[in-house]
Amino acid sequence: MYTKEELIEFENEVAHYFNSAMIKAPVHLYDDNEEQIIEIFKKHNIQKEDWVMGSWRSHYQCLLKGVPKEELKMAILEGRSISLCFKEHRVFCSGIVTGVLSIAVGVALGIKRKGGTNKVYCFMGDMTSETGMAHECIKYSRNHRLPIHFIIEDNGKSVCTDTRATWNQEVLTYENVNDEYITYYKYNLDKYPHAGAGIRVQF
Ligand SMILES: Cc1ncc(C[n+]2csc(CCOP(=O)(O)OP(=O)(O)O)c2C)c(N)n1
Ligand SMILES: [Mg+2]
Repeated sequence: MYTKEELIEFENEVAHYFNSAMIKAPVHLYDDNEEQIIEIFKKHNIQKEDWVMGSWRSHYQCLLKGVPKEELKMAILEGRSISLCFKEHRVFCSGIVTGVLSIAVGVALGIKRKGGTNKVYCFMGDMTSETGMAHECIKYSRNHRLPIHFIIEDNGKSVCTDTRATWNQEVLTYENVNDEYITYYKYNLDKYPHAGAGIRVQF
């Protein structure tokens, strides 16, 4: 298990590579959510057999799931940060907003049908959680009691758009919902822009 400092060190390294024009594709960094994401992996005791699914912002999930640091770094340097997939480590991510959700539900359904004991952990941002696709996937998973847990990471925005202003909704649908199927947490993405690491890099 990584410490907060180790996660930040990895992210700083990626930011340095990006700002040095060594990565010729977008990177999406976190900042400020390290303690909360470590706690999720600890609390749920996420194991090798479990699946972790995420979005364009998924390097912390990869590290915490057990993807070796060097392997992850190489994938990011090769420009694959936006959709990191490591089948052998049971990590699957998609750069398409909501792209991963139905796949995560399908994998959970497969586990249930085969009588498996492992589980799917599916991460999504606040704007993703307000889409129709998220509502359907969460409803289906709850009603069919699938072995899946959704984690909603709320930084208040979708790129530069305020999620609450978009929907004219002060409290998001899953805000503060913490139960068998959902973990919701808030963090401030202040240090980095939505994509990149602060210095404009021409691909
Ligand atoms: C189908 C689709 N539409 C638009 C985009 C562009 N896009 C990439 S990330 C993103 C923001 C989504 O916001 P949120 O779910 O809150 O995630 P965050 O980036 O804040 O973690 C958008 C609109 C995309 N990747 N896919
Ligand atoms: Mg967001």
